Amino acid sequence: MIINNEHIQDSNKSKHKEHSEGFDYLANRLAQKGHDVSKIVSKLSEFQVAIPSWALGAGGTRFGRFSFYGEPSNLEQKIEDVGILHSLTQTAGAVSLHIPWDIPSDYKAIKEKADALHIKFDAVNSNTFQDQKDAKETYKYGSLSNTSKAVREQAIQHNLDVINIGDKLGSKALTVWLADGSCFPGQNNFQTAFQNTQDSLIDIYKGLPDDWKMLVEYKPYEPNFYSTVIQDWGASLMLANGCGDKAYTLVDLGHHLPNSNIEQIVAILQLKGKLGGFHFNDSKYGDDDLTVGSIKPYALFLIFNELVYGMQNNSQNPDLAWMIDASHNVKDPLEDLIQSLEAIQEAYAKALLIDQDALKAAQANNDVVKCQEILQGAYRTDVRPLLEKARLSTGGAISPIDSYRSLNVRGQLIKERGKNTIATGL
Ligand SMILES: [Mn+2]
Repeated sequence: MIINNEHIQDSNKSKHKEHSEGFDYLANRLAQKGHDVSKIVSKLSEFQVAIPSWALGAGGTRFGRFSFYGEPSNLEQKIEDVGILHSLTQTAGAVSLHIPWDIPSDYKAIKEKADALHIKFDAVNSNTFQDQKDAKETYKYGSLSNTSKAVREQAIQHNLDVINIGDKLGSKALTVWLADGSCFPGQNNFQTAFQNTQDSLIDIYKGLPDDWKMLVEYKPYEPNFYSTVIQDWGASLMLANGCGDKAYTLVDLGHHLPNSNIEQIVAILQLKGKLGGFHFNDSKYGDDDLTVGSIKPYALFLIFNELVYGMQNNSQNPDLAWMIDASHNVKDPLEDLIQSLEAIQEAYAKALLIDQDALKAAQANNDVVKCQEILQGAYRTDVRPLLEKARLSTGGAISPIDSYRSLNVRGQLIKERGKNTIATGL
């Protein structure tokens, strides 16, 4: 299913008046405070977030998976789904593929399909957390860190294959997330596992094209529950530094222990020019993979404050690969992704409202109360009319969720694909 501009404009009709009134009121107030409203709107339009191919179907838990009707069953349909999200929100202009789930059978056709929907191929993700059919070696006890050289070599070759596939599609980054670790004390030698991982990553890094990045993701626990080899940003940064200039740390919001100060991690990595990628989600307890901004929207805003500061001040840090990394157990995946995209834009817009000069002055004067007032003043602003304006200016929906429902997108997808399709994923 492809949503054309006419459909979206039709669905916008009943909302123009309310949007205009809300926008004019907010734009006036912001202009009075010295904000350049059109600049903020164009920054929002430029901000694009990749959709992971594995988030388009229903996610499961250890206990089961409840399928969602009309799921995409092949890469072509996954790209169509991202196209739907992008048409409505105008902020999902990229897809992040997972290999081997998404190996194209016809590269040219897939590229043409993505081009037609204005979708770029963002970072490609390798998978060494599952055994593939016909694989010679097993990853049961780890991949890049494994004590067996043959297993490590298989995992290295897989990552090189992923780079090759991504290169044919125009990707410019490889994301490595390892499930490697141990479930019980004594199972692993920490030093050997870490060194093996470093050596393996260096071998992969050698196969990285010059204009590519390697993004090293970390996670404190799960699926291993005693230790993970790359458990935190420090381990990731050491490994990235051990590889070279094209290797960076990737921060996934859910991959921290409760109450970690993620905004501080983000700030310091940018200072060092080593923040390469970012995965959005939200959580209450662990890596819950919930809708972005659904649990801790203020924390998300504080993180965006640092990201905006970094984008404005840290030219030593590259442009980031932004991606949603979430799972949908009870919601329509596309609706959930629309809500996440909205939450990301909202946090970004609020962070853009922070008066950085005033904040700096208040910090210099140790005026702690003023510092808080500046941050919370921005946070408390209802910026949704700015998001609506940004979407409208490029042909998107004033309310993507309302349009998605009034256009009966899920119903159409079920009609086209049936009720029994199952998307690849976890
Ligand atoms: Mn992730």
